[in-house]
Amino acid sequence: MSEQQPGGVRGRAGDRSAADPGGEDAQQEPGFTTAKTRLTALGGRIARGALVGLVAGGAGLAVGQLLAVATGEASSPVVAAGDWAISITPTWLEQFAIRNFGSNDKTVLLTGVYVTVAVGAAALGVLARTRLTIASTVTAVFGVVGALAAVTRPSATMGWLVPSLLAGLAAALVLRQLTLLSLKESKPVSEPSDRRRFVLGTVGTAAGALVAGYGGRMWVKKRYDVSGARAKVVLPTPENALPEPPASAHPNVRGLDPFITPNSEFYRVDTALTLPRVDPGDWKLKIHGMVDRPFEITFDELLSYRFEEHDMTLTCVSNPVGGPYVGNARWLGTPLAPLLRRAGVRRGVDMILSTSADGMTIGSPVEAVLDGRQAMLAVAMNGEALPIRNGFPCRMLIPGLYGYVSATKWLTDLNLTTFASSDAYWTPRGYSPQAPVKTASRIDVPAKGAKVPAGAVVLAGTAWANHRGIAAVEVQIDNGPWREATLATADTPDTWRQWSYQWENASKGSHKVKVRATDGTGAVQTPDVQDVVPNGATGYHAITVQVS
Ligand SMILES: Nc1nc2c(c(=O)[nH]1)N[C@H]1C(S)=C(S)[C@@H](COP(=O)(O)O)O[C@H]1N2
Ligand SMILES: [Mo]
Repeated sequence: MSEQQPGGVRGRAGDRSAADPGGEDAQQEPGFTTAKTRLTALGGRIARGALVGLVAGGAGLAVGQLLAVATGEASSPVVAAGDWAISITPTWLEQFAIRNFGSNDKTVLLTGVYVTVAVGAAALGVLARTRLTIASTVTAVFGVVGALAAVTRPSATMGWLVPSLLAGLAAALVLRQLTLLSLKESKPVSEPSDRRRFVLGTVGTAAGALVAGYGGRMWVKKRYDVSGARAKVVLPTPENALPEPPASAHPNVRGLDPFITPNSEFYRVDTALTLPRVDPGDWKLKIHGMVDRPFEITFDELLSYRFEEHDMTLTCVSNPVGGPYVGNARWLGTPLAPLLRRAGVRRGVDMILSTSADGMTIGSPVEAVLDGRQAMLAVAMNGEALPIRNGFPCRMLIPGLYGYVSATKWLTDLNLTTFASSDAYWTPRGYSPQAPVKTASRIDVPAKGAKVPAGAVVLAGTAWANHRGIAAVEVQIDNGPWREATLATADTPDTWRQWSYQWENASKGSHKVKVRATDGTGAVQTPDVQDVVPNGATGYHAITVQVS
C-alpha cells in the first residue's frame, strides 16, 4: 500500500518539510530515516485505527443507552454485559471482589466492562484499516453477543435484544465510514478536504455519542425513577406500639456504632448492577406453587393487612470475621405466616423459593416462617419506606437466617416448593441451601490499628446470634484468661447486642485483644476458623492495640 512508503509520510509532514528542507530528517542517514518514518507511519496508523475504533464503540454504546430508555436500564449493553459477567463469576472471584472492593465492587465491574469494550473497540479499529469487512462483522457480532447476554438475564424480555443488537450495528457502520474516511485521508495524494472530512466525522461522531450516551443515561434514570412514588407511600400503622429500644442498649462508648443502624449506613449486598426500580403501582406479589389456593396481591392490598414493627439484625453470609456486612434496624412488615396459611401450603413443602424483580432467587425453610418467629414482608425500615437499595417497595425478612436465604429485596414472587426439587441462585455456586446465622462478635473500639494511652482502656463492640440472642461476651488480652465483658441491655433475641469492657492498667506496647460470645442457648462461639463459603465464616475476631 502506498501509505507505507516513506514518501507518503514525508508528504504528510508536508508543510514543515517543504518550508524547511534542511530539517532534521534531511541530516540523517537515509536508512535510519526510512526506518523512523516507517515507524512513525505505523504509529500513526495504529493511533488513527484505535481512535476510529473507540469512537465507533462509543457510538454503539450511546445508541444502546438511548434505546434502553424504552426497554429499561438493565437492558443497556454495558449493564447487560456486567450482569451477565456477575452471573458467571465463580465463587472464589466473587469472594475476592467482596473482600477487596467491598461495596465498590459494582464500580470496579462496570469499569472493567468499559475497559474491555474500549480495548476491543480500539483493536477492531486498527484491524479495520486492513480488514474492514472482518472488523465490521466482528463488531456487529459483539452486538449479537451482547444481545444474547441481555436476553438471558432472568428478568429480561425479548425487547432486551434490541439495544445491544442495534448498538453493534451502529458501531459497525460508524467503524466502516470512519475507516474509509481515514484511509482516504492518509493517502499520499489526499486533499485537505479529505482530512477535514475525517476530522469532522470523527469529532462529530464522538461528540454526538457523548451527548446521546450521557443524555440516554439521564433519561433512563428519570423515566424509571421511583423516588417520587416512594415518597408518596403512606406507611401502615403497626398494631404493636413498639417503644424505642432502651438507651441502655448502647454502652455509650464513643466510636461504637449506634444500636440502630441508620438507613444511610446500612450495608448493601446484592447482585444488582443497577438498582431495580419497582413502582408500587405496578407491584404484585404472587404466592403459588404447591399450595391449595394460589393468589396475587397488589401493594395497596398488602398495605391493608396487619402490620407489626420488629427490631432485627440482618447479616450477610459473606461477612468475614470482624467484617462490616451486618446492620440492625426497626422493620415494619406484615407477618408472612398468615399469607402462607391463606394459600394453603401442601404437605411435603419445605421451601419458599422467592424471586425478586431482578430475577434473584432465594430459598428459605417454610418451617422458619411458621415456627412463630417474626418472619415478615417488610415495607419500611427505621420509620421510612424501604430505601430503594434495600428492596423498595417490599422485601422478605426471616429472623435468624443469613440474608441470602431469607431477605429477598424487590420481592415479587413466592413459590412454595421443596429443597429437593429447587435450587436458589447461590446453591449451585457453592453455598449451603440452608444457613442459620452463626454466633459472631466484633471489637469495634478501639478501631483497628488505633493508638491509645496507657492506663484504663475501654474496649467495646457488637455481638450477634440472630434469633438465639447473646447471653455473654468475653474478651481475652494477650492470651490471658477470658474475662466477662459488660453487656448492654438486650433488645430482642433477633437483634445484636453491644458490649464494653474496662481494661485496667493497659501497659505500653502492642497487645492482642480477642473477643468471643455465647448465644442464648449457652453455646460458646467456635474458635475454629472457617471461610465464608459455604455457610458463613467462624473464628474469633482479634485486633492489635498499640498502647503508648
Ligand atoms: N433481589 C435481591 N435480594 C437480595 C440479594 C440480592 O442479591 N438480590 N442479596 C441478599 C443478601 S446476600 C443479603 S446479605 C441481603 C442484604 O440486604 P441489604 O442490602 O438490605 O443489607 O439481601 C438479600 N436479598
Ligand atoms: Mo448476603
